[in-house]
Amino acid sequence: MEKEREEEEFYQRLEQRGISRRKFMKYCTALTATMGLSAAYVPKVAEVFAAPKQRPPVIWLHFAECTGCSEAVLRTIYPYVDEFVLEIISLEYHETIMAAAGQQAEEQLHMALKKYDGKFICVVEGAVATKFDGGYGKVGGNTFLQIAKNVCSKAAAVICIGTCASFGGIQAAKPNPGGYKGIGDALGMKTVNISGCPPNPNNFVGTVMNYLLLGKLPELDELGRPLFAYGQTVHDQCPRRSHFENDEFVEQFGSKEAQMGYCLYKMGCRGPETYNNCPIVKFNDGTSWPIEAGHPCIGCSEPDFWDKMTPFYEEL
Ligand code: FSX
Ligand code: SF4
Ligand code: F3S
Repeated sequence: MEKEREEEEFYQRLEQRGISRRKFMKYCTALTATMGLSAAYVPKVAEVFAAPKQRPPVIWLHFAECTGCSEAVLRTIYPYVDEFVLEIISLEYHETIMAAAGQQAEEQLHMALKKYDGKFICVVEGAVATKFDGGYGKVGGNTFLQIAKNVCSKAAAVICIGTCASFGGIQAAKPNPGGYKGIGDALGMKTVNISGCPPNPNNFVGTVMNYLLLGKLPELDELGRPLFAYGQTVHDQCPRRSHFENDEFVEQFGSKEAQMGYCLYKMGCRGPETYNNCPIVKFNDGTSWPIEAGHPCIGCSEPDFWDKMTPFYEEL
């Protein structure tokens, strides 16, 4: 009874925000498909949103980055940020959206660490400097490296959001005087890497949903990326591929007339070397993605893409 009431209240809150039950179910269906689960899981995914059994505490750290990753997640159309962030997980610390600042924020972090030692999920955004004792990046007098070591070692799991936290990103591009690295590399630990600059918010939501629904983190590739999202190249799923007329592609992307034009390989597209699900999941509530908008893929979910994939507009 309690659960039914909770669900009813959840749907009422959605209605108040102009999201019908039908729209919400559509989102759950898309998320379930993104996670590689069968349609039978759709009601269960909806239930986790509507009446979560547990709300894992999350400490969200920011190091060297542009905050585009937070922006990408906060711009997730469904569920609204307050529905997702404040109801599905318990966000204990997030510098960009928390009200506290300065000393007060520091205290909040220490309190959360003490209270949830070994039990929280640490989400990391941004790379850390490793040279000169980590002197190239500090918050509140401590280096990124010290903070990362302290917080990540106490977490139940570490999820790196974005290419910077996953692999170093632009901070680690040559000549990299500060010795910037991704978290796994800098700390010598295993992390779940939701790469992309920015990453697709659904790949992050799908990873957290996997944890809440199945009680474990998703299966990963050798670079720590969830296979459900990074198991295939952009090129393998791209509607601009010359063989897009094959039945499977027509079914997935519509008729030939609905296709988007020519392959961008000669303009430097890195789709064949890049693992990500952008063509299927797209961005901004499924509106578009780089190649659909006419821009070649620059390989933003791959390690060292600023060094290895440049110059961007030349064929490799
Ligand atoms: Fe990096 Fe994220 Fe690119 Fe920016 O925080 S992956 S620079 S989108 O913001 O870390
Ligand atoms: Fe592959 Fe890029 Fe051409 Fe798409 S546009 S088919 S990803 S090379
Ligand atoms: Fe990035 Fe290429 Fe997708 S640039 S957003 S991986 S299409």
